[in-house]
Amino acid sequence: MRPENEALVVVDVQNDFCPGGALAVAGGDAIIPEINALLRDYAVRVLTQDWHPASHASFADNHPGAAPFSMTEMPYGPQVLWPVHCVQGTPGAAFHPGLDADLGDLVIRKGFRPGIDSYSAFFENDRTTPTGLDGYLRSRGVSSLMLVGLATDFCVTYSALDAARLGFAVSVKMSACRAIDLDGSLAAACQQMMQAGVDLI
Ligand code: VGL
Ligand code: ZN
Repeated sequence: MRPENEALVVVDVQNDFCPGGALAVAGGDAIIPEINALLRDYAVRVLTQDWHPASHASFADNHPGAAPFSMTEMPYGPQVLWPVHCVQGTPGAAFHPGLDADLGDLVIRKGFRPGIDSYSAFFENDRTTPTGLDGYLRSRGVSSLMLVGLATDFCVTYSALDAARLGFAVSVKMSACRAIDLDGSLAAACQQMMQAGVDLI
């Protein structure tokens, strides 16, 4: 068992991000055995869950004429318009049945405000509205994070960059992540993480 100052953060291992889901990431389910092994190894375990209302502003369907994976401008900056995914309470929003989600100490739900997307486990996409995870981890004495999950180039990277900015020592275990990779987004994400001092292992 790892020390109490190290937390595992499992990002968005949900049905809609796995093969057959609404925003499927290639091989998204292949990382689950490795994540389950990590969950047994860490003393502090957090799961995140993308959790949108049907009216969510990140859904292309809520922007007449817009195609999924096109870009739009939000008050907080550019935003990809996604297929409808992870709608609150639907099977697509549930954790993948193969994930040992019962081992999680805390589930952080994000993206529940209709007008703002939330990739990061720490902040909404305005980079200022907090989810509360920073306070939770600090009050448990955590200083070091291991991030795994889906998708490498969106929710994992945003979480890693925010965590580094907040002063945590951050590692991402790449073999336990899978990417969406829109227009080179994976390479750009890895570049940004390395520049921020995130350890890609
Ligand atoms: C995610 C796109 C939209 C993710 C969530 O988990 O990486 N990507 N919502
Ligand atoms: Zn989402």
